[in-house]
This record gives sequence, structure tokens and C-alpha cells, in this order.
Amino acid sequence: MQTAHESGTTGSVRHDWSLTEAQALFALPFMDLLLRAQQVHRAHHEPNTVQMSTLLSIKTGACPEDCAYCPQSVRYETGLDREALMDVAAVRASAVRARAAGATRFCMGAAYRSPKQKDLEVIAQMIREVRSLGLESCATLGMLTPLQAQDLKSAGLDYYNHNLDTSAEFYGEIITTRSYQDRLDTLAAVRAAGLNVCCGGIIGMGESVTDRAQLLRTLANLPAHPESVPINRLVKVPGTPLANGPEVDPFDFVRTIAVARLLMPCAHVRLSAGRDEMSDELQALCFLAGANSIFYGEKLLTTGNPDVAADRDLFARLGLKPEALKAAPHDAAAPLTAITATAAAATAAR
Ligand code: SAM
Ligand code: DTB
Ligand code: SF4
Repeated sequence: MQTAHESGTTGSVRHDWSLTEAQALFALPFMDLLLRAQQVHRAHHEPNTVQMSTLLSIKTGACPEDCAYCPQSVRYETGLDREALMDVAAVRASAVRARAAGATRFCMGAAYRSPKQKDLEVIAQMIREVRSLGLESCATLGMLTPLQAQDLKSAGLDYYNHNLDTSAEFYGEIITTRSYQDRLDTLAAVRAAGLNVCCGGIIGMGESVTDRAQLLRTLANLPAHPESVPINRLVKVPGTPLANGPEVDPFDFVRTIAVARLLMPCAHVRLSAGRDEMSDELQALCFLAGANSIFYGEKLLTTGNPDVAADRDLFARLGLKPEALKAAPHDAAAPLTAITATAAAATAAR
């Protein structure tokens, strides 16, 4: 008889995935793939438990990069109001609201190619404020040098988000102003600084299944798997070059989540942008496929996200609960377990 390990149901942590192997997973019958993904999920994670991050755009629009999906690029007419770097008190107030709603991580996003030193000093203060509230901190500020990554680590940053977005082969169709290698270099700097890595991609930009397989195996074959893997479904923003792109078959989106789960068993796979246009049933399939993290709160960076009441309702209907922090940051001002317990109780009461 085969052991669970031999039949691939526990999911060993590997860094040598071939394209053929990843493609074979995408080609599995849907039910077989979901079963395997849920088995591997349960071997590595608490079942029915979802980590919740809240996003805030701390500097919006006027970005010099040309990412074809992005409403914040200065090159596209998307009608977005640009906003300078927020002040620290306003960011703190937003983090307080996120914590009260039940988020455990607060992610600050800035429309930069790379941050300037004077801005990093302000952002370091924001990070300290977020951590003093007992929240995990995350930032996504574009490319970083090794020294900048170290400065963010010194300020207390927990996670840095920097996505590969797609395969190296398809990348040039989407972005021309920086290279795939630039992104890998930033990820290496983030890892070397001792930060947790949040890195994923976008589905629905016209990429092939092979591109999706290549993206996921590139992530899985990094020296260490990212701790968080956001899988975004393209939000088609009018005015961007991808505004009229092809629809993604919802089952293919679920398959991508499942393959991410199988290739990176210990990672938190985040069902990220695009949830606002997903049915409850599709989201439930994504959780079944191994997604165990979401962006929580009415807004992503500039586009919509399901409101808190809708997510609490969905969690209650599916029997899902928010993940508690494993250990509160050093200077936590409030016990996070109490906050998540309150959020869970609110959910259960619905
Ligand atoms: N400027 C920084 C950067 O590019 O790394 C940080 C912010 S950027 C908006 C963060 C990520 O959001 C992108 O890498 C992309 O994966 C995702 N994103 C942006 N626009 C999106 C859209 N319309 N739909 C889905 N994901 C999107
Ligand atoms: C990620 O992978 N998705 C988030 C976060 N990391 C920064 C951003 C999604 C942005 C969707 C478009 C918008 O709201 O501007
Ligand atoms: Fe700028 Fe980031 Fe948007 Fe690209 S994804 S245009 S780098 S804000």
C-alpha cells in the first residue's frame, strides 16, 4: 500500500519543480486536483482558517512604470486622483480601523518604481505605528536596494510584497520599464534582509496555462518559498491596456490556486484582487483549493473589495474563522488573540 507521502497527499517542500510536473498538475481532472490540494493543505495548515490582511494605498497614482494592468500608471487615463504620501497619523487611524474590524496584518502600498530615502523615513514611522497596535506590518513600495530592505527590517517591517506577476516569458507583454531580473533582485534583497516575502501574480492578462505553470514553479524554485503568495484575478480597470482582456474560466482560476498550494505547501496562498466580482461559490472553491488568506476591507489599493459584512457572512456560511497571530509583535499595545476572538464571535453570531 502507498504511504500518504508516496501518493503525494502530504506535499513535501521542494525547490526543483519541472515545467512538465507543474503542467501535469494543471491538466489533472478538476476534482482530483482539488482533492490533492485540500489534502496537502490540511497536512500543513489549520483547516477552515483564513489569514486576513487589510490594504491601504499610502501614495496613490502618477507611477512612472508602465504595468499594463495598473490603474496607477501615469501613462494611462484611468481618472484616478493622485495623492501624495499620507501623513503618519492618518495611516495609524486607518490601521486602528482595520484592527477593530478583525485584520491581523496591515499592508501599505505605494505607487513607486522605487522609494526615495526621505519617503522611506516617513514609511519607517508608519511601520512603527502599525506594529505598536499589535498588527503585523507589510509594505509594497516597488524595487528595493539591499540597504533599503535592511532599513525596513530595522523599522520592524514583517513582510514585503513584490510580485513576479507572470512568467518570465510573458512578462515583456505586460511591463517594459523594468525587467524580470529586477524583480528577482528585489526579492533576493528582501530575503537577505530577513523579511518575510509576499510574492505572487495576476491571472487573466492573456497569459497561457504554461505561463501560469512557469510563474508558480519560479516562485516554488526560489531558495525559500514566499511566506505569502497572492493570486490576483485581473481587475479590468477602464483606461488600462488590459481593460478589455479575455475572461478567465473560473475553474482555471481555481486550478491556479490549487497548483500554488501543491507547489508551496507551507505558504499562505492569498485569494487576492478580483474577489468583488466573484460569486460566493467561486470563493468557496478557492478556499477548498487551498487559499487561506484574503484582503479584508472595502478597498484594495484603488479598486473595490467585498465589504466587511459580506465577508463575515461568507465566513459564517462556510464555517471559516480568522487566523490569530502566532505571536504578537514585540511592542503590541493590544492582545491580538482577543481581537480575533471578537471578530470570530461576531462572525459566529451572524
Ligand atoms: N508599485 C509597487 C509594485 O508594483 O511593486 C507596489 C504596488 S502594485 C499596485 C502591487 C501589485 O498589485 C502588482 O504587482 C500587481 O500584482 C497588483 N495589481 C495592480 N493592479 C492590479 C489589477 N488591476 N488587478 C490585479 N492586480 C493588480
Ligand atoms: C497584491 O498581490 N495584490 C494587492 C497587493 N498585493 C498590494 C494589490 C491589488 C491591487 C488591485 C488594483 C487596485 O486596487 O489598485
Ligand atoms: Fe507602478 Fe506598481 Fe502600478 Fe506598476 S504595479 S504601475 S510599479 S504602482
